[in-house]
Amino acid sequence: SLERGSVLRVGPLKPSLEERLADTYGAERLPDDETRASFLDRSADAVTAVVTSGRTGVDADLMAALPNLGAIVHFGVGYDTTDIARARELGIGVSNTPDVLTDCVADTAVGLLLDTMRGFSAADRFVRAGRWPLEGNVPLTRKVSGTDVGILGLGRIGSAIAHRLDAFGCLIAYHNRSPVAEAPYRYAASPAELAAQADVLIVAAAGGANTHHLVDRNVLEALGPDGFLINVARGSVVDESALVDLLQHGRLAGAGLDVFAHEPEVPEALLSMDNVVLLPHLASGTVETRAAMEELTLANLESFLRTGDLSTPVVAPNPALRKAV
Ligand code: 8YV
Repeated sequence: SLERGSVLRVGPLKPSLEERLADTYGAERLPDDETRASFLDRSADAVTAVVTSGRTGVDADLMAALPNLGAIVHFGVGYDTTDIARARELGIGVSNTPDVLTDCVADTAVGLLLDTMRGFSAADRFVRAGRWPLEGNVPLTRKVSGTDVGILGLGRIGSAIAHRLDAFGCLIAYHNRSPVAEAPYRYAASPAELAAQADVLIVAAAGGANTHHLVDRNVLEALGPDGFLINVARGSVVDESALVDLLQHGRLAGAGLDVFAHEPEVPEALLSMDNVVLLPHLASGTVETRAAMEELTLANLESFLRTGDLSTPVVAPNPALRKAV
């Protein structure tokens, strides 16, 4: 069983982070098998901090099972797998790793856009299959520079994507919960209006209940048969069945996806489409960025354990509220 003031890992993490959590804090991993209940019987009271990621998170049930939990420290910028509303009610702090991954996720969005519109991955498969000498040219593709881009979610990542595509001479518009002060781009009043005027719709909004299927069939139909969808946010933001259906019927030009509704499952129908680029949720996956995410995760944990505050909080810990529950 764990000692008082202990750190619990929930879900798989970067191996070097798991190692450091074990070495520095004696952190153990919450079992996901039938031994979980007995582990919690022994150790639940001791846990004051959890380290987790967007893959797993902490739901209301697990919060209820950990009466002394004061902070949920996320590896990753997205925290939609954790019940934030419940954490706030219970006074449990939540942190994430913003900023350090913005460049890599924005780079990936641009890479996906280039690959999807220009068909690089499909052309690479064509060369590898030995088809070039036999068939000659691949079909013509679509020009990226100067294209009309709609960005859904002009936060840190959406703004970094806009900045990059501005340098491509793209005309940029965006939709956001509310207009962003001083953003030099046209504001569209709704996702459908944004999609209707864009050649490419790039999804960079946070996941969670507020944005579930924000890109629905109606938005995808507004994007139209010459329109491309790029998603580097969360699969939940897009109605994936509608996306597959429209792609199958030629009612969208193509899609570049780093995220899916039920990762690591990818809809079977997409696997055979050459106008679709499929990535395994790799946007932040560089040596540099993952190392920076690891450091920021540990900085949040260390700060909480030493001072009771998180360094990059989404929800600030509220010990008074915690005691009252
Ligand atoms: C991570 C991500 O791969 O930061 C996020 O929200 O989706 C990615 O950077 C993931 O969170 C790690 O599990």
